[in-house]
Amino acid sequence: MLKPLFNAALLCSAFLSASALAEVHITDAALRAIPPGAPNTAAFMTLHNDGDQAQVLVEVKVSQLAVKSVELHESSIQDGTMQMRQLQALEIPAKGEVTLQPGGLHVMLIGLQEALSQPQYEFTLVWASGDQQSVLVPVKEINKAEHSHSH
Ligand SMILES: [Cu+2]
Repeated sequence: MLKPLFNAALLCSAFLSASALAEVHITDAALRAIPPGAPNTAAFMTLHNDGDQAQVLVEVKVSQLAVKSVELHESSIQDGTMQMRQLQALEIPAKGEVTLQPGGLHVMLIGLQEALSQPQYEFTLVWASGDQQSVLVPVKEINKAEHSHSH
């Protein structure tokens, strides 16, 4: 007797989370190609919030890649040198968009333990609401000298 109820509950939660996730869509995702053995790289994308409520990104995960940590970073120029600081959260305003790009906001992959051998990797965006969203991020050549990866 319990089984049909259980299935109905599962379907219902799947529907709810699908409708919440549809509010942010991602374009221009790219993971910076790096030479074999390079320890760090960065991912970029534009996050569009189509909803009426701000969405707060709290974590980014990469499951298919051996990497020590994945952090949200912001680059800025201070005293003439590029500095990076870690962000604990990134808010996407309602009906707004935030662009992660070389020299600015980025997802930093620190301590890679393998080469980028796949053409793309699946990233998981974790929102403050608890929703998780998968994004396929293709590996691309990105040549912007101003983005330094020294910490
Ligand atoms: Cu960084």
